[in-house]
Amino acid sequence: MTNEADTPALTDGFHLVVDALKLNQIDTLYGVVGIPITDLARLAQAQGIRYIGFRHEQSAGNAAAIAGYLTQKPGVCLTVSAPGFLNGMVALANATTNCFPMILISGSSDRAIVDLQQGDYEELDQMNAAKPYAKAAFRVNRPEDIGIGIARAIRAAVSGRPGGVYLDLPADLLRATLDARVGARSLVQVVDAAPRQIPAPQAVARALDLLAQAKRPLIILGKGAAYAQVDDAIRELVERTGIPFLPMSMAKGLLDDNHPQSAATARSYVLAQADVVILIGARLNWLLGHGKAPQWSPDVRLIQLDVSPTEIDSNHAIAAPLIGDLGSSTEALLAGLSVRPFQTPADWSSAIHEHKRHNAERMAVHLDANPEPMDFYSAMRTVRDVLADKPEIYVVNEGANTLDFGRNIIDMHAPRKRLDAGTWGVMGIGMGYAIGAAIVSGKPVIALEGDSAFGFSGMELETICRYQLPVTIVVFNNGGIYRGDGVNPSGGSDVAPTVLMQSAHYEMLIEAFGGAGYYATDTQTFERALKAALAAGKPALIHCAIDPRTGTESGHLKNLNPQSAVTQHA
Ligand code: ADP
Ligand code: TZD
Ligand code: MG
Repeated sequence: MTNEADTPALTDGFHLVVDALKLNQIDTLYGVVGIPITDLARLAQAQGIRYIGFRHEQSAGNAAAIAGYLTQKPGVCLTVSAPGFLNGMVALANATTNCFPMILISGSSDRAIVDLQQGDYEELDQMNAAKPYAKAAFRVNRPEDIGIGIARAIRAAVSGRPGGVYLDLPADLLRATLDARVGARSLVQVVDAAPRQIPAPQAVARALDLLAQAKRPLIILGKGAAYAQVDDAIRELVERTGIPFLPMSMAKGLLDDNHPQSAATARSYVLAQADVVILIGARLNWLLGHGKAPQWSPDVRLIQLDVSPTEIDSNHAIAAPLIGDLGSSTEALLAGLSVRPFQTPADWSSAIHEHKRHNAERMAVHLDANPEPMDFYSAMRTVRDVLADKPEIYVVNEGANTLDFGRNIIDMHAPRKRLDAGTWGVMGIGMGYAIGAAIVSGKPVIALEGDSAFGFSGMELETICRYQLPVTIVVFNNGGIYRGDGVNPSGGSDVAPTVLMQSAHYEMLIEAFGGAGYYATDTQTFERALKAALAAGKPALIHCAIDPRTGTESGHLKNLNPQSAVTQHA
């Protein structure tokens, strides 16, 4: 007979993973269960971690990624092996591309069989498959290493430039047992996961020297600036210097879009004219024309505030790099400006003002027309007006025209409320981002979805209804990708490659799960539906019928869309 004193209490991989997550304040998992992680999800739930179950891992991963962006804590996605893992990988790669902190945890099959490629159930060398698309990828092979493995994953996700981290947990690890006391001692609580990085004084002085020479300065705010949650310091930098600013898409609302110094409605003018540009948490990638002429002045000189040293000089020479976390860098600039103040020349501000006025007048003509059926201008103007006094609402946005018009027309009034297709221009983030934002904030979300974009994650309507989330989805149905009036050039009976179903009734989909469906063909009906849906705070889908002849191919990205220059004769 043995008594309890001689038999050490046991723990196992399942328990250690849950303990390690809890020790590091990971309070939510987003996932899809199956072999070998079903019991992990069950145990996490039993131990007080919230488990949100999805219909597809890509959406679970997108929810985790946006949770990471909004909270500065890695969002954690849990998947099964091989195909579940690969479904989650799209979200992990997207998180890395967008600099969002996320951890994808996938169960994996028997290492011995996987490595000899002997054909296990869901066999895949997941860790190596993840590496090219992740900021880091780790596998834990021994239960006593779970604590350190999770600590490494958290630190890799949030320190420096945030990104997606893959953590591989083989089935054998999960079931492996360990003396509970040894297990408890092996856990690691991460201390200072994203340490501050203070910029060098010389780098600050160099930036201020360059700024002092500026006649036409401009600040560009990127989603890194929004992520950093140093809103007051950034506002002070902008307001004290009087420098006009351009928000990148997801930085809209960091300062109110109606702020007098916003140059968003004079974007082309300020980019072409600015002589000194301060980039704050924004990369000079395709979204900014790589910093090159003709969009930019060929003589422009740049100050770049970023946490990642290798971002500097990636596209355009940077005269004054300022490497540090944005809190520290902005504070350092403000301290320097107290000694050497800078004021934006008045002629530059008034020239911008003039361009803004002119552009706003031209835009008003489109916004005020009220065609039936609706076009993107009238539909988005309706959304803008309904949201004008509701700054707390999150706006998720994807599509092509639906994205471009939504971004340009809908003003944002609070930081980190606009969540969109981002650096990749990826379709499929819609429902995942909407669910993630609703879960972490408890606040209402409106998802503005092209009819094509919506299809990539539409089945998550069931998830939204199952958790009764305050999410209102608007499907802008113009009958296809970019527009709905394409014709099959062969004359055959199949529709054109860009065409989807104009006669669909997307609002009926949500009714299948008990949500509220609305159908609108004019702006008055649309406005009523939107107000009713938001007031109810329950899952709703509004089908917004848009003229299939409105919308342009590739939205605002025509220049990136190659078209055949060769005329072929049959
Ligand atoms: P946008 O698409 O809005 O222009 P990007 O995603 O291209 O923005 O750029 C974000 C930049 O912000 C990245 O280069 C990233 O390294 C940087 N960044 C992210 N978080 C921080 C932070 N806390 N401090 C400083 N830089 C940051
Ligand atoms: N697949 C993925 C994952 N991402 C993509 N960006 C695309 C395909 C290509 N694509 C775009 O770039 S926009 C878009 C696709 C398919 C959909 C545009 O149609 P929509 O929006 O109905 O969502 P509009 O309003 O009709 O332009
Ligand atoms: Mg469409």
